[in-house]
Amino acid sequence: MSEAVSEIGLIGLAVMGQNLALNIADHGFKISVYNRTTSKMEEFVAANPDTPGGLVGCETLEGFVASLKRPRKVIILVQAGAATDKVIEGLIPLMEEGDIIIDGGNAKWDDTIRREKELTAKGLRFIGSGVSGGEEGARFGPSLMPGGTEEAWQYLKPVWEAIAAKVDPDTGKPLEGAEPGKPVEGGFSCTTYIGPDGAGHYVKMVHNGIEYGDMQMICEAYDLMQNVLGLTPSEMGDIFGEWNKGDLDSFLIEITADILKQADPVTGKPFVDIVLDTAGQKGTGKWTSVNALDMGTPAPTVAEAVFARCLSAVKEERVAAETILTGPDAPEFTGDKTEMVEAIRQALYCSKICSYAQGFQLMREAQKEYNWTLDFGKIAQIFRGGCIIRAAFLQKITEAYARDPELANLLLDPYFKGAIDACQASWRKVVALAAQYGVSIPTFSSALSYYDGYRTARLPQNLLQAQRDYFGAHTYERVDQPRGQFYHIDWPKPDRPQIEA
Ligand code: 2AM
Repeated sequence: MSEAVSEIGLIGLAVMGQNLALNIADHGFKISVYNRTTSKMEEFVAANPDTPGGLVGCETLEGFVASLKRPRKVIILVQAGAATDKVIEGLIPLMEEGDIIIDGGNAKWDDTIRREKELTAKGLRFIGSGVSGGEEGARFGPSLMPGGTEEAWQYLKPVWEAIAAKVDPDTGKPLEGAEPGKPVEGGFSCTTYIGPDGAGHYVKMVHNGIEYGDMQMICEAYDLMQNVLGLTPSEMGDIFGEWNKGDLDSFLIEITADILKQADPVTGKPFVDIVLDTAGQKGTGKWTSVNALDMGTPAPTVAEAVFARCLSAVKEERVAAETILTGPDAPEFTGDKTEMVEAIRQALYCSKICSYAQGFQLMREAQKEYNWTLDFGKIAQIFRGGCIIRAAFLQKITEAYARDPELANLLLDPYFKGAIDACQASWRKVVALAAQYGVSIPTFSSALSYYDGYRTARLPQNLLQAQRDYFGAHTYERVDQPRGQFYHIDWPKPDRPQIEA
């Protein structure tokens, strides 16, 4: 194959690669595909002979590159890290100035910054694009977060806009296909140029961190309803189904309702009851939390969601500890269960607002750190369709940034302030109830502490700074002097001034 026939090419035919390639071909783009293991490519091409655009199977990397129209656009969907570098290394000698490499994997944003720099120096153009939505999203409409060389975006844009999830431009509601599996046309496409070098992969990482928070919050609501109120999975399935009709309308609430209604195919018992309580993770939540620590930006709710998975993983220790460590003697719940369910819903909503406030703060800080100019309203909008955190709520974030693009924190927006004003009494009641009953609610309670800390003009860190000055001469600023002037007391002297009793 030496004739340049394809609009675009894709390397890496694992599940995500196959689905994305079919989505691209469905939209009329001829796409060349290559996989390290040739048999996988052959099976894939043979299984999909009639796509509108057409698949061009390539056995060699040379043939693959030669089959692409210029400037060549090559999407890489292999494992993040060393495999991605290896594939790029193989491509470099085969590509020409101006050609474009697009990494659609879950790359760490600083790897994307490095790769963009290296490829730019070689005359190639690089885009690191977040792809969210799992298999289903990749196949029928993901949320796409491209960052990198801006002029390269113009070449990728027609393809990315065609294949991304579509939402109603006014309401932000996801548009469903006329027929299942048929591409959706029209509407706002859930992709936008995010910013230079690693900006796209950074935003994808924060998306995943927020996803960790959302999932853990839902689990805490489930835990309270199960272990304090004594509700059954099926009853909770109905409740989540109801919640999905209101402020919490989202993909994750919807699938939770489905899961809680699901029977185990083997035993017929509620499916959730037979699933072992140990969660895995691939690292993007951890990256988000580590980055928050590195930048000194509070994102405690995301971090708690990561730690909750870590705690879940030490199953054997927890099983042993349950026989040794005691909790409160919680009485049977005798209050109004319907009222408490509503309080839990409100606590979940408030916690979610705080978690998103933290995620958007993180992006705000990162844009200073990395010299990006991020459009937070647009980012919330492209999360509306295709991705795992898609939710009606994101429209409120878009609206908040439309009201004030410089908004310091989502909590300060009138809509979110109003929501928390209306719901915080319930939120506090739920957090107190969990403490009384000994139910672990790391995200609900950390979000509340974040909220209370953020709205407190004078925190107790006056005492902390005094401690630092005492043992380490770290100095302190004074309330009665301008900021930026530092003082120190010569502490250890026995005759230091004492407060009169
Ligand atoms: P494979 O089918 O030959 O294993 C996800 O693992 C995808 O990344 C697969 O398509 C896999 O190809 C590909 N992949 C993993 N490591 C690779 C490498 N070093 N070079 C090329 N492709 C690789």
